Amino acid sequence: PGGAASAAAVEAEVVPTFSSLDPVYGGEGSQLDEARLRFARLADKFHAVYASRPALFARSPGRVNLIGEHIDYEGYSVLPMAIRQDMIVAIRRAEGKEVRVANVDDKYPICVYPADPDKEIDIKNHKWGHYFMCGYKGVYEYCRSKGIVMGEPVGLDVVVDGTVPTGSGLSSSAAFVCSATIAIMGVLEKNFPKVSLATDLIAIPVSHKLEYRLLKLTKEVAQFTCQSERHIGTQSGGMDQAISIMAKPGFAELIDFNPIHATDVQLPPGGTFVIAHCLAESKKAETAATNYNNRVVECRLAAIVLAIKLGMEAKKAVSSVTTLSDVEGLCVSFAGKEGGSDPGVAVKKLLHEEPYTAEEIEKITGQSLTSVFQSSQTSLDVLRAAKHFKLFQRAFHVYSEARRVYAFRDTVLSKLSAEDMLKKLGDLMNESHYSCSVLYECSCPELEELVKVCRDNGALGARLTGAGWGGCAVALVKEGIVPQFILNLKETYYKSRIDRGVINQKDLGLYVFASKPSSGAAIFKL
Ligand code: NG1
Ligand code: MG
Repeated sequence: PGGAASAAAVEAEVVPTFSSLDPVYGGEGSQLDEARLRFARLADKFHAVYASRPALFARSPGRVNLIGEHIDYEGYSVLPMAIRQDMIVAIRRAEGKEVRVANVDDKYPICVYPADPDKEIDIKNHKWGHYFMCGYKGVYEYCRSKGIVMGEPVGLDVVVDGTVPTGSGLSSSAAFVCSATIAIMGVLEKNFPKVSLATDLIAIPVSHKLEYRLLKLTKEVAQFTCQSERHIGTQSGGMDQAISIMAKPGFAELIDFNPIHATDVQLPPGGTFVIAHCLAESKKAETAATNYNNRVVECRLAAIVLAIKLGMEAKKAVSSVTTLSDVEGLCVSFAGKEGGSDPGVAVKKLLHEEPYTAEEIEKITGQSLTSVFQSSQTSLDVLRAAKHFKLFQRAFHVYSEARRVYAFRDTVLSKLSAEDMLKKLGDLMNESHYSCSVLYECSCPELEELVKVCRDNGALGARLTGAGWGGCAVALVKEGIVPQFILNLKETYYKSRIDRGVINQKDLGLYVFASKPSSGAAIFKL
């Protein structure tokens, strides 16, 4: 009853105005219209499902990683930028003891969970709503660790609207976990003591004129959302959550870890990043044991073996070495004796290219691999699935990719002409792709074809982005040729796939687009 009329009334009451959306979605008029339409549709759906209005909205963007792949979990800096595609969450406290998560897209059926932050997420039985519960558990864990009195866990009514394509390497997962997190923090607001509320946690007004409030860019939220997402079973690094929370419009960010820190990187004029989906989906959460977590385990083993070969006692190596960055110092002093400072020298001298068997590594460590990883069920799953371990290749990728990130940043800061600068950045992207593809083996035939098509059509550089094994490539293209470049991609890469029914012509814009660095997480209070 009421139908369209009451829905319109809800909309008028709750949907953020253009002026409040502008700092986040602003720039071009049509983008603002589109954003407002999304909020209106979300408010409508919220009303349809819960017969009430949300208390607030939160949004957090996806990202494209420009360079620095598969090194965040090894402690190395990366260089992503936020994209305009995001996840918007509409939320209110519920009366019951359930967390209900609905989606504007009926393809995603409503997920209902008990309002219990201590309940483990059922990762063997993957559901889209699980990412929301990562955020839910994470907020409670964080708050408890800060000594904030949480009281009885609250039930929540939630509807979400996402525009980051899933399984695309653009981090739809982090956009979801981060938007869920700040939405939950927003509705729990009164549970936070004044001090933390005012100083680090919650939305601050950006300008007195604006009625929306932006989340204060806190390193802490960036830090703990990374832990939160691990509840889904991937041993992720912190890149995606950090950029989704901390991004600033107009800048890529150099993200450092331990502690988390973001440095603005102004990209050179004259170049545009074009993102293109290879149309193979990267199902990272579902196949974690055979790819993503497998690489995390291989890197740890490479680090332990290197440490031992460099003179560390085996027991100490196993107990104290977790990432390749932990042993970089040892590798560099080893290289120093050879006349250089490249940790790759140690990798070349001390590890062999032939894949290692479990037995061989156990001889070096003096203990079984299951005991090395006994505290991590996801790692034990990896050990069970793995045939062998490519320690040389993974370590060499990580150390060389870490250096390319700084080379990229240094190039941007250099005095090179715009032309030379773009060319150098493109070269670094190409080198990164080669290393991902050949040494880290996280590409796939579709990505290889797409990267080649990009280069053949004038990209200065092109590489897979995100975890890989499907998903997107990012290409650096001279601004002047972007429209033609995208047209050529449509002709050479997408047309045959449309003909074969892989995607619809009308959805093409979702799969290939140019992107400017967009803004980070925000709360829209009503
Ligand atoms: P994607 O696949 O975009 O979610 C993943 C990791 C990152 C990083 C990249 C590879 C998660 C949440 N994210 O990104 O931390 O390791 O792969 O560079 O697992
Ligand atoms: Mg992800």
